[in-house]
Amino acid sequence: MVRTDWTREEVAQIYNKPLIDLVFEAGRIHRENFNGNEVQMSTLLSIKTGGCPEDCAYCPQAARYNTGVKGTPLLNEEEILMSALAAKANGSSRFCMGAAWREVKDNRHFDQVVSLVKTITDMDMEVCCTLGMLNEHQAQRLKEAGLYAYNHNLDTSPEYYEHIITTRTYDDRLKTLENVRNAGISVCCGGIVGMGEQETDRIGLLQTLATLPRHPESVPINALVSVKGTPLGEQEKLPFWDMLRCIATARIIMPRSMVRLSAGRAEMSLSEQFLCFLAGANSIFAGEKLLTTPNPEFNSDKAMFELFGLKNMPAFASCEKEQVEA
Ligand code: SAM
Ligand code: DTB
Ligand code: SF4
Repeated sequence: MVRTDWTREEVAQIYNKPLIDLVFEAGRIHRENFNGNEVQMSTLLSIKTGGCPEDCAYCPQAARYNTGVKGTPLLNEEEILMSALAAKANGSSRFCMGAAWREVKDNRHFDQVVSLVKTITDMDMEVCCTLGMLNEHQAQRLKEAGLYAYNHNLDTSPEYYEHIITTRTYDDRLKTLENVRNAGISVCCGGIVGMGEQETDRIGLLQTLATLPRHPESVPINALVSVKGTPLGEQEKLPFWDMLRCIATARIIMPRSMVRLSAGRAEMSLSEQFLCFLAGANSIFAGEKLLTTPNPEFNSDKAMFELFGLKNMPAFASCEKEQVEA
């Protein structure tokens, strides 16, 4: 059963179960709802890098920190299409375009993104964008162009949020999510762990996600990639076991959502990733770069899939589609 009325106490109880029971339970629920052998490969492309006016403490693309990230203007159409073609050829069924924008503006850059969404959707891929805040009208334009999903993260618990970002509020984020939802676009929304938050904040984030009016169809769980020059540049790494608890808890409380093992994989061993898949993670980002930071090489992920007996999930195969349309 899919519930949207989880209390913090209930989520805490799940999160704090003996780890072996937690992972087993998550794996069971995962297999009741998904093919346990299938993992989706998605490709990310930063179509506009760096120079962002926001102050997200984790982000190498914020203009105010000195992180060595080389800013680019919006990539041209051909570069983006080549990258989408290559992603498809390498087995990705989802292509996500990210821009270091605070919000979408109604200008020619947005027109270009809308036109790309159309072209890449026609290539039979799930197209996702993450462009910052969106208003209702912009969400509708993206929907009309065929956009399948929009990524906009809550990042952390409502209480910890102000320690991480001050240039926009939690409510701003919820409003964008509502605009995306109302336009009939699949919602991709998760957060980051390992930013110095308490366990109660990780529980708070998961509970907030699971009590949105409808669960996000896709829930990326990112482990902070600590980047020198950002306020979190010296942040100590969160023990893997806490990341695993987050993935397993997400799987249990949002049983029909895709749980994405997102940033932080480059610092995980194969055995750690194996545990994440057992605990219900069923998607990864493929390709040697996320937006600006390293990700495992394509060939090593291919070898990992073979070793674990995993298959690529084809496009539009998850229960995501039926959820959006329900
Ligand atoms: N600018 C847009 C926005 O903030 O919505 C879209 C791109 S932004 C880079 C997308 C997401 O990437 C952020 O919400 C955050 O959750 C994640 N992210 C950014 N930097 C990260 C880092 N160093 N480690 C882990 N996740 C990160
Ligand atoms: C998400 O939750 N994780 C991805 C995607 N959404 C856009 C981004 C991770 C970015 C990690 C830092 C970087 O590479 O710049
Ligand atoms: Fe800008 Fe997005 Fe990075 Fe925040 S996370 S600084 S909004 S690119």
